[in-house]
Amino acid sequence: MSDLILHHYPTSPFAEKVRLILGHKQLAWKSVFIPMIMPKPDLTALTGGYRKTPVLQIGADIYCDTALICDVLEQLAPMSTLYPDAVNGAARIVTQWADTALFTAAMAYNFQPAGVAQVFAGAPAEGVQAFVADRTAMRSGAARMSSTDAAATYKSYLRRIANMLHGQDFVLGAQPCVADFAAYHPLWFTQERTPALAGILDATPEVKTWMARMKSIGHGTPGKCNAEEALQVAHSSTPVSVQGEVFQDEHGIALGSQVVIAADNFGLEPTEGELVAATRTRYTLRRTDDRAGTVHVHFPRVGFTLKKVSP
Ligand SMILES: N[C@@H](CCC(=O)N[C@@H](CS)C(=O)NCC(=O)O)C(=O)O
Repeated sequence: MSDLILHHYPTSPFAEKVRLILGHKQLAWKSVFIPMIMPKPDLTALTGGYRKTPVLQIGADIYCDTALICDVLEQLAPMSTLYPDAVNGAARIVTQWADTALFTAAMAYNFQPAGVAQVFAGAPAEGVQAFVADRTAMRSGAARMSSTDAAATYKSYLRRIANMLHGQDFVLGAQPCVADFAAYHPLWFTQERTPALAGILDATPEVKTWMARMKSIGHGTPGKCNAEEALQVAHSSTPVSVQGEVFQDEHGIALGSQVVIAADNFGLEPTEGELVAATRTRYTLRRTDDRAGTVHVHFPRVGFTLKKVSP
């Protein structure tokens, strides 16, 4: 199998979710740092437009969104499962809540002025302005939660996580599952990136003890790689065949159609390509790029829209 290449940057919470899962599953992986804001020409050469962080590359297969990346890693390395049978549905539901509601509240809290000062300490003012403009554009005009509303919401959410940890080491049992990694990453940002604001965690000591457990999982040992090498890997690889994948048609769009796929909220940059697979849980687009060659770009169904390109 080709190397696992994670396209990410150190301060990305969603990337931290995946880095820890790679550590949990003791997988070897290669690390490519991408910019925090647009433009990201090396990344979008692979994805065709999707710009969020992180993205997983395996040869000429490009996996977007951590929900799908978790499924792919589970398939590759089923040991230390992310989805214990007894709690599979609950784990996915808690994960979806953590990646949306918890993440939104925590990041609105983290990005109040004292947090911004820590995150951007030493950065030039233009860099901060460019970041704020990029994220404002990603929200397509939607207002960010005020930091006071965010603080109240975040505190309630922390109490709920503490309640889940009552009498057990992880949120749904004795071992970490996908929900632990999802609930951890926004809190990790508070603790590690905006420590001036981390006092909010003090009211829930169970959460702090669990965070220490999660942190100790580590990231395994990432190898170095750069964007050019990653593009070369894609160019010289052939995407895994999707022949035989069961087609589930919900949209009246036939395989072979030219389509666009985009996230259904926050960061709507679309990817266009030929729909070559649409299973129960994911879409696959085939596209060709001068630098990346022919790649398959994969998206989860949940959280993404599929539309036919009008001829
Ligand atoms: N649903 C996505 C969310 C990813 C996401 O929002 N990541 C943030 C970084 S933590 C992002 O993309 N920010 C803008 C960027 O990096 O360009 C996933 O699970 O991968």
